[in-house]
Amino acid sequence: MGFFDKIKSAITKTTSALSHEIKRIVTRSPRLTGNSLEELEAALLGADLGLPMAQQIIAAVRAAYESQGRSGLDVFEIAAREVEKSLSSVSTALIRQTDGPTVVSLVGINGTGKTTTAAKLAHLIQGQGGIAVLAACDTFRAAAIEQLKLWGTRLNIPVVAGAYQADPAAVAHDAITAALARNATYLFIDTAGRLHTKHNLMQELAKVHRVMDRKLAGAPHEVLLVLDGSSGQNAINQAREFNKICKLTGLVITKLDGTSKGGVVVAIQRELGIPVKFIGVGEQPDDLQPFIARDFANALFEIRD
Ligand SMILES: Nc1nc2c(ncn2[C@@H]2O[C@H](COP(=O)(O)OP(=O)(O)O)[C@@H](O)[C@H]2O)c(=O)[nH]1
Ligand SMILES: [Mg+2]
Repeated sequence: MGFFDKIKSAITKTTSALSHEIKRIVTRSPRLTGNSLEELEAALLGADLGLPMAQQIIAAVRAAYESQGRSGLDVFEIAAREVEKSLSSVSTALIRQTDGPTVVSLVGINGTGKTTTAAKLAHLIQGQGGIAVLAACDTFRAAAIEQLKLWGTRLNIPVVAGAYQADPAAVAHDAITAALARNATYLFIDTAGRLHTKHNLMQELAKVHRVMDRKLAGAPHEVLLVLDGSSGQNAINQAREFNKICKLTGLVITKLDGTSKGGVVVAIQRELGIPVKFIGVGEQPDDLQPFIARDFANALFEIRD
């Protein structure tokens, strides 16, 4: 399956609800009255695209209707192009250091998919011929260390782990040493989940990052905030708070396979101006997709290029 088909099948819950609504509204009313445009807006909001994006789409649909009339008006196409336009201004490639390992820190609240995403990313890099190392810096929970070690065994990727309740900064420090020794291209740091509202925990994260930078200048080179795609508006608050503490370089939106609100990807990127770099579409190692704006926009509105 190519990227487009995979993402399309992963976000079916969102697209089928959305398309069904759009079709219903568009086929029922021969003229696009104010009423049907309002319904259209509600459908877009229902998919969590956010008010500014929904309004932009409605304005484009209205403008097209006024200039060309009802015949041949393709609401799906207009919406997809507006979404693509609003998404494609930022680079979504994973940062790559040319000298030494690229250190990627995965941050976020509990349960969003940090550990799984770290493993998936390491697997992706390894599949591309790179050398990946994983670091278990979530030392708050013994189970978290075990979880990453299991992934390491399953995917054949070395995992640097400290003891339960060890200082996460010390584990990160050791992991950089190990990554350098192994000539790794990427080191993925799995950090403990923390609520963005807990000041102490957020300061601890800042410290972990400072220690990395002292060990390897510029590290972490990439800080990815992992967000649960079904958490809606709250995801935006999380991103704002995390961005204050550690400059986020990208977002990973997970669990898009389980929600009908996949449009949140658009709302989040639009609101924050931080690129969505990957989307999580399942629990298996391959269920992580690099984010491609055009494909996502087309999949969202069930358009085939
Ligand atoms: N369906 C689905 N489940 C996911 C995805 N990413 C993570 N999960 C699941 O979400 C749960 C929490 O993931 P975990 O990586 O432990 O989250 P963490 O607390 O942020 O480290 C696990 O059961 C994962 O299998 C995804 O993209 N789709
Ligand atoms: Mg975890």
